[in-house]
Amino acid sequence: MSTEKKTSWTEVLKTHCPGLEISTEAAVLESHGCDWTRFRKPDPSAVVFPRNAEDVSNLVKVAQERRIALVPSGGRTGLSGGAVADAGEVVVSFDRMRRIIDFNAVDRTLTVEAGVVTQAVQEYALQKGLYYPVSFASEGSSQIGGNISTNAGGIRVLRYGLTRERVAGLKVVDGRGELLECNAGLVKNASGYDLRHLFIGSEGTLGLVVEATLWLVDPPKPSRVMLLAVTGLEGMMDVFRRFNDSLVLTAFEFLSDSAMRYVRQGHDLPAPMDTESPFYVVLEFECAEAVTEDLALQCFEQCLEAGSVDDGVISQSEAQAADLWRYREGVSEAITAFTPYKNDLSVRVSEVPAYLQDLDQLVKSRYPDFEVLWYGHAGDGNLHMNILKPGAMAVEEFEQICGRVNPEVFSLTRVHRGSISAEHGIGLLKKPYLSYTRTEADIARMRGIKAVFDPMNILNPGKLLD
Ligand code: 2HG
Ligand code: ZN
Repeated sequence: MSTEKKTSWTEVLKTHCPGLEISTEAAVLESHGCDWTRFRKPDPSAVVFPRNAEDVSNLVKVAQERRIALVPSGGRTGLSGGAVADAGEVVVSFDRMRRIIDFNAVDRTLTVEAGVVTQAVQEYALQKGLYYPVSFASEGSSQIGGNISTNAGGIRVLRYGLTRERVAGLKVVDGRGELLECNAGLVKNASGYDLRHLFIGSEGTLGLVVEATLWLVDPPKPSRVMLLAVTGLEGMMDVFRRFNDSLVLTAFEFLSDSAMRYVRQGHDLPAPMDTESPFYVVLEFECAEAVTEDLALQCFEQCLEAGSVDDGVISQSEAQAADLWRYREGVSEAITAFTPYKNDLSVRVSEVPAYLQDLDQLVKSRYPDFEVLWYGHAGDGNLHMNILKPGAMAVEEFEQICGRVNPEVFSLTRVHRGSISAEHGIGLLKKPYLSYTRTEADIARMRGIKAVFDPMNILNPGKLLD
């Protein structure tokens, strides 16, 4: 976008949104103009910092009138380019909207502004003797508004579900600048379309979340973590079935041997056990009594006998549990320096071994020179495939090569009736491939919905849909 147009958008906002904090400082444009994806260069016109819902509503009204493109920005931990502003857009940061508004002990709800960091919600819930169970590696910087806009998942979906299940109510400013209040914390509400669920996971293309009421749950029971060396993919799912049938699993995660190598290198971690295996599982189960631990050890013995596992360790304290989690939770960060190309795929849980087997074959033949790591949430069917960039290769060339293989990866995903994005969203990077998971009719209806909420196409334009 031309410098004149950028300047004119900034001037319009300065004139028509008095009191709105606006920054055009190079460092702020750079930091707030992108998320964790490294495949686009940030180039926003300005970054604005509304302080409340009214500021957001005024801003959107002006933007609608003047056709100013807005990109909502939370903790910017996204991995699909959903919060990238690379075309002169104005970034709307929620960094100044971090108030905890209300806690209701009877309803067990917490109402917060969109910019509250996920971990702050978790900590507040614990202080009140309750629990906010959505948890993932970037929870220390991601914001609730962003979690809702991407329907964030993470490691405990198996037990507690996705962010969607936690949202009791939402206040959203749509693309017309109107503040919509969706569901107001009601458990039952059979009064027509539940707009709340349209906004959840819409990646900021229908409205800007300004406030959310979240359902909290009982505090978690004491738990144990096991790290197991599994003999293969069938073995991994055999372990899942046995443990899931006998215990209350709160997480069932996996990583490949190469992911294990990188996480150990990156975080200087010791070998978790003597045995080396093609895959490792990190599982967590509720364990309030000693007899539950015995049950887990019995499951482990059965898996050994069945040839599904070779070795394993079990935590005996919270500190040990946290240490075991690092092998799984630390992978993404450990490989950041290798500019990984990420595919975030999902199939039904029962389909994981067959799908992963087919994918692994495809990837080995199509990426003979690249290192490919696997890890993810095997217990809910979500696989993270990370292709590492060879050191000497330019980022553009690397992205092009991965882009050429994507159609084959996604065709295979379609054959296994899966999705091209499990939890990271479509954003910019996966937009060209949406039709591998959604039908033409689906996409046409999505466009229709977009036109209703955002008739001027000013909210995160070019993300998810063209
Ligand atoms: C995880 O599960 C995150 O660790 C990041 O969703 C996944 O790095 C990735 O591809
Ligand atoms: Zn994940």
